Amino acid sequence: GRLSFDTIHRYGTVDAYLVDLARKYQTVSVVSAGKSFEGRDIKYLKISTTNFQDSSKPIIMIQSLIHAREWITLPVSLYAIEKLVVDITDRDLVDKIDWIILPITNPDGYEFTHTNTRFWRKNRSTGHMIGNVCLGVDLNRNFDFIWGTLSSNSACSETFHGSGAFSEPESAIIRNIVNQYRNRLELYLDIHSFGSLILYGYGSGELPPNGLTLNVMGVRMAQAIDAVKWKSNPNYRVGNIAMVLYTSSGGASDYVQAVGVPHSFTFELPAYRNQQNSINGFLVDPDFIEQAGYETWEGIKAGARFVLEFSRSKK
Ligand code: 0X9
Ligand code: CA
Ligand code: ZN
Repeated sequence: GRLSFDTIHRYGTVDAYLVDLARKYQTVSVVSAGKSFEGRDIKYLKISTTNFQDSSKPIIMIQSLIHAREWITLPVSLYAIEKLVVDITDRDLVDKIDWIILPITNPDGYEFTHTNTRFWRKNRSTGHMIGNVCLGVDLNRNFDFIWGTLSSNSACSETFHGSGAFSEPESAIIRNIVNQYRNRLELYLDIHSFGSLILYGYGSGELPPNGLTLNVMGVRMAQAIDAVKWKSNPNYRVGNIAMVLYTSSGGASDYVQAVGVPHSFTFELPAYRNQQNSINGFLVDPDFIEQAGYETWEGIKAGARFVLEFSRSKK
């Protein structure tokens, strides 16, 4: 039940690993949430000492690889799994929280980055093509949060929003998971790269009512990462999506915040140095894979501790 942190593993390897962990560990189960456009299973792990039966426990959900080329986000999820299942250092976080971890949100796009086009971002849906060109939807513009207003209507665009909110199976699957657990979901983290940012809603620039709390929580996570970060990387910046980055609609973390999950963030991991010695933050130097997992886990733990302090669920 271990995956190395010296390479970025393919879909099939990760899939087999999730199944194997669920078989070996009583605290782990694997769920097939549905199929991608090309028919790959989208699987998530449930990690719980009480089989998700204790409704007083908060749930934390972590997802990665909604954008296919953002490879470094995958080992960040796998590292969290490792620390929650195989090599447990923070027992209370395992006992008091139920975890949902979805490592490969966009499996078709992800496999395409290995077999064909390294910098592919979108899914591989052929349902909205113009003539016979331009396929794929930016899944992070396809959620039902002011859908279609601050995103591209062109199938050729890297930020094409699809034909309607949840036109894509991959985003509909995330919606279904979130809605199934939303009464207990306290923290949702959508892991992207790159930019060293911790972002909260909304992509329109409007702030959720608890915007100040989100800022405090974001700063705590950022400080926890900065304390152990790779030294030549910048500190994390924390803020509203539209103010720190740019405006957008249809974002996953915005949708999750809007349906009532109190703490929803988009992480942009750092651009670690890469072997090409270029500034292309999507390329991954194997030397930094474990570091990315390790330092981001510090941020996740800080978020989890914040949840335990301020959670809606009362013990
Ligand atoms: O543009 C995006 O989708 C994300 N940045 S990335 O460079 N990884 O593509 C940021 C999205 C944050 N926006 C919302 N969640 N609305
Ligand atoms: Ca099991
Ligand atoms: Zn992204």
